[in-house]
Amino acid sequence: MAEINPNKIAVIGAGGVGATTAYALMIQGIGSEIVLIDVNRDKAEGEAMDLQHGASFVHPVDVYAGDYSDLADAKLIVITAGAAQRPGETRLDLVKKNTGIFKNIINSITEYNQEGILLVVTNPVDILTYFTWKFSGFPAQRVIGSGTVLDSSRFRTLLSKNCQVAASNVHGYIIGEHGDSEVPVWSMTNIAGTQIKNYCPICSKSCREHELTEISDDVRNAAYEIIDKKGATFYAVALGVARIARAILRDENAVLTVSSLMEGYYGVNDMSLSLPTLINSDGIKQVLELPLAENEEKAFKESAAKLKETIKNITI
Ligand code: 6V0
Repeated sequence: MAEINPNKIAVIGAGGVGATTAYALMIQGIGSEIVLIDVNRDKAEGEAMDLQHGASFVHPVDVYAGDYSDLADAKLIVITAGAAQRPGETRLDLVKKNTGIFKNIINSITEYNQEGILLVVTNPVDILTYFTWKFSGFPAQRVIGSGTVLDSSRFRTLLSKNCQVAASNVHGYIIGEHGDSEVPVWSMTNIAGTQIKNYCPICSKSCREHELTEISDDVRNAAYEIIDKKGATFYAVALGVARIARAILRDENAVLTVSSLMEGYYGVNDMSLSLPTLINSDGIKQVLELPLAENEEKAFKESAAKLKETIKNITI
């Protein structure tokens, strides 16, 4: 096996999410070598050429199309390959199609690379993260799903707009499934270190009674709405993936709501879900089992039970 290059990122799947992820990495100076791999080689080559032609405007970076042997020394392998949601389709509808595709992809990865970190983005991301862990035989620490990183960003962004406070000063997490059963953790949501329910009386804006609850509903439904309007979502998720990549390549110990193997957190085992998690160059440093409100813990367990049911019905 080749020695790992700590600045090399492979992106498998050069579609909307994969190509935009490469672009987000490139313009933020994350990684100095980015290889794109796709069953459609022309697509990977076209995207790589288009990206590489902007190299004079950003930090030095080599972007190229390759095949699986090119990921032998990759520190991070981002998987965005597979079928995407069609209008009206849930993420779980994708499960059968994409589990089959993943079995082949993970076999091809492990043939060349056993030491890198796998970052799953393809939906349904929690289920595919779990199967990636199973198929790869990698330690759970090095198998990560983008999980609810995107949802947590949507949550902070909508709260930011509503409360008229910069998104970077609004803190909040969406946990559980990246999907319909996701859970907003209102009890930990805060602005300037002040729990949201205590911030509201300080704020000059008088919200309608249900305005905040509507925000978490809008977060849950955001992907459906965007897919109805433009057929896919890729910008925000690509920025989320770049954020996770930065935490890994720069050894940040950042807290991000990625999906990873549940090992007894809130009593949940043997599946992948999102919780606030410390991420560094080893991958997952620690999943944070923070004190949740009773209703939030209950909703998290229900989210887990729903996914467990789906996993049970998958035959590989
Ligand atoms: P897309 O634009 O159809 O791109 C998918 C790409 O995968 C295409 O270029 C295919 O050729 C390629 N592909 C298919 N099979 C293989 C294979 N076996 N090996 C290599 N490449 C292959 O889809 P898009 O990029 O929009 O979406 C990709 C995935 O990301 C979908 O499953 C989405 O549902 C998922 N998303 C996940 C999000 C998240 O937050 N986790 C957010 C948005 C989309």
